[in-house]
Amino acid sequence: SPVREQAAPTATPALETSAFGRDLLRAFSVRPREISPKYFYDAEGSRLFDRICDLPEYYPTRCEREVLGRHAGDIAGELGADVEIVEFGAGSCEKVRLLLDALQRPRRFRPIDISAEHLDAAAAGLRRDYPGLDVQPMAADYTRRLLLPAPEPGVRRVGFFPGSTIGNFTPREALAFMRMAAQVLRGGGLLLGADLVKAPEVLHAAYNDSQGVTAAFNLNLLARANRELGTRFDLEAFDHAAFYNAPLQRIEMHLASRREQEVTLGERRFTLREGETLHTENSHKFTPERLRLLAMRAGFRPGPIWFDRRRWFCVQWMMS
Ligand code: AVJ
Repeated sequence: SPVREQAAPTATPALETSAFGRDLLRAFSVRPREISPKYFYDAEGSRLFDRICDLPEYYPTRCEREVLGRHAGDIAGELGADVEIVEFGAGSCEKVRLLLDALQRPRRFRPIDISAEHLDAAAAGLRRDYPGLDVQPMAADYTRRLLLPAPEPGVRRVGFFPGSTIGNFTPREALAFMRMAAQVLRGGGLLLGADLVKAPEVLHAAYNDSQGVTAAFNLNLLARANRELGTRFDLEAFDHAAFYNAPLQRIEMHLASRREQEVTLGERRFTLREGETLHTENSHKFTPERLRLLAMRAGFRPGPIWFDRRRWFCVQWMMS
């Protein structure tokens, strides 16, 4: 009735004006219900992700550190001197330090991240610790087109995409991203970190930690919507669900409705049955062969690949 329409405080303009709001509305309107994991990373989500990296079950960060540490000399040799590093999804900018410490005369660092608050604090820390380095942070969504000023003559541009963030993309999105990167990095190359296919129990534990940090990270998507978009998700009404999808070689994370419920987003209402899910993330696992193929299809010339002792993670160098 008109009376009810007037009384209902449903004005949540952020739902229609922000990318997050629009994508959330879209996520609930389609089947299967899914949303991009990039929306995990507000300040709180970035903080929770940093905690995930310290969890005993979450091996990728430690394995990648091992790779970068063990092979620092070889890696620096491939990248060469006088480089500008562009990091996609830099977060707290901790990993690049391993690279910076190994490189000869790194000239500039361009960390790109979707979470601006996180980025500025991290950039300040780097400027303090690397006085000769020109640090130029950029708050941007690197899944869209990137425009960067050309580096000065004698400086090569090298991309750094660690952490297996490439695994968040679908195979076709990964190819599109890599093609874009090959253009942006022409004349240089890309250093890509990727998590490898391994025993499902190891994978399962990494996304179902005993302290519930990954669950909090997943649920933060709804908490963030409540903070930014004025939605009223009941966080108690959703479960964290993460499992290995073996045929598709990926971990899937979902938020599963614990009971039948109605979700109101602005003027729209959606019914969730018990057990129905919102698919929040894919984390693809790779084989070295698939990585090489992806590199070549995107127009890179694949170079050496380095591993940790257990061969759980790899870092691949490719030239563009
Ligand atoms: C940052 C995308 C690499 O997929 O392992 C960690 C994010 N999600 N725990 C990953 C994540 C759940 C992470 N990446």
